[in-house]
Amino acid sequence: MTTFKFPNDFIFGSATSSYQIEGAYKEGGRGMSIWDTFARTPGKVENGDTGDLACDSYHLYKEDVQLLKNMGAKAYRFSVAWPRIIPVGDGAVNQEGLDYYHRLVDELLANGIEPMCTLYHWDLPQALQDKGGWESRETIAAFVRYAETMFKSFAGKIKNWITFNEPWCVSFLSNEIGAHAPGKTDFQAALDVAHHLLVAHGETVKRFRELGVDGAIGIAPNTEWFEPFSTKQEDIDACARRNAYFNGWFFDPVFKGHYPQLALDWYKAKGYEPPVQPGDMETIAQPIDFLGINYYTGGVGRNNPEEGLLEFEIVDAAFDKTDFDWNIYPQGFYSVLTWVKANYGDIPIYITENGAYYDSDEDNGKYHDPKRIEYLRKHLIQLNRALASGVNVKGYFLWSLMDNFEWAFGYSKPFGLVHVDFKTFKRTPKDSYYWYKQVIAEGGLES
Ligand code: PNW
Repeated sequence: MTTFKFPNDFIFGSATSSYQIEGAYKEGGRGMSIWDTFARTPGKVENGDTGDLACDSYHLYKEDVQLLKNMGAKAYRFSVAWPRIIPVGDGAVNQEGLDYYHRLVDELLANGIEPMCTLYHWDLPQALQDKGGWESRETIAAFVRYAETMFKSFAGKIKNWITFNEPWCVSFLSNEIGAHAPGKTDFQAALDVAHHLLVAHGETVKRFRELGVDGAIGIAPNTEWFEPFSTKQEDIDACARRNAYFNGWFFDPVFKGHYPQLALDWYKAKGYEPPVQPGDMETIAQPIDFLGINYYTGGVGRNNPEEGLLEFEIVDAAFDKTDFDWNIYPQGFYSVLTWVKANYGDIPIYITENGAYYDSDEDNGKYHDPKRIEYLRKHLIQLNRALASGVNVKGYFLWSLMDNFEWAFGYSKPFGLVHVDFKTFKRTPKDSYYWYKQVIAEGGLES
């Protein structure tokens, strides 16, 4: 038996996002978002599910906070729906929207839970999409104004801010692959979106400093880790391309003020280029206070000239998989974290998401999910290795506190520690909830 201890001041928490849990889509003056539109587009979301009601956290947030408290969470990562704050994106501010998040934040603080606020977890106001969305540079100014509204309204209450959740998903998954809103399949559009989002991030950090906000600000990219299938140079090169496309494309601009040359050259040769204007890269590289890392999966990959623009192919090397069909690849979590330290230095890191979808077995009102526990255990051990290697990880936000609207999969594939009945909204902690509670109480785990 080995014991894996975490530092005494390590912050264990959990995470959710607005569209996935709030529901109340027509209440409190909320405007429509691109996810309302996308979910209503036939064939985009499994079973035609929408976030109209979701977990009804708009009304039941006090129950959510009690679940966090009883679990021993020290912090909660949630996101704000931009269309609740500025319903048409760049028009009037909606006080009722601000009021909802004040109720939530006050409730968290009253229960000793530190709020970590994500400004953008994908619910862009539809009115802005109608004017081009993130493909348009105009959206940058609208975002900064929304962010500023939040900074001013929550001064002194919210100390930790994240500009964007998973820029790769916002750009490539949503505009190249088309699996998420707005559902385009255009590589150049994905590059445009990625660039405007990065500039919006940098402009927001600048504004945060100018306003002298008392707190810290960062960004939360999603990461994946692919190792070469073989020691052949072509496989090594293919994995380097994949890493530059998925991880480096966002990390290099934020930390080094340039896109990865490898990917730039590759895209240019195929006729694609990010729409960089003078000064943009300096703006993007504003120093941040912490880095959020989301990690779920990885594996092995190799060169294949037939495989799309990247000529990279994921090899099914028969790793165990979650019910989401994602490889369970905990060693990649360690690799990502040590890669960040080696390439970008000792910036404080929060793991802003890690978790898994598994079905749970219901038995007399109890929900058993042993595989989720195994997944989490394996990843926390790799995280512990990273800490032992001197990676400056300050906290871990498990995805997700409760079952919720899992984007293109609707309600069919929930990630929660807490089961939600989507008819009655009854919340029931699963075995994994009690397991995590024990990890938090003991400040570590055993293998
Ligand atoms: C992340 N992919 O989404 C999000 O931040 C969460 O909102 C989501 O619920 C969670 O992970 C689980 O999926 C992703 O296709 C969705 O690579 C899809 C991908 C990656 C992340």
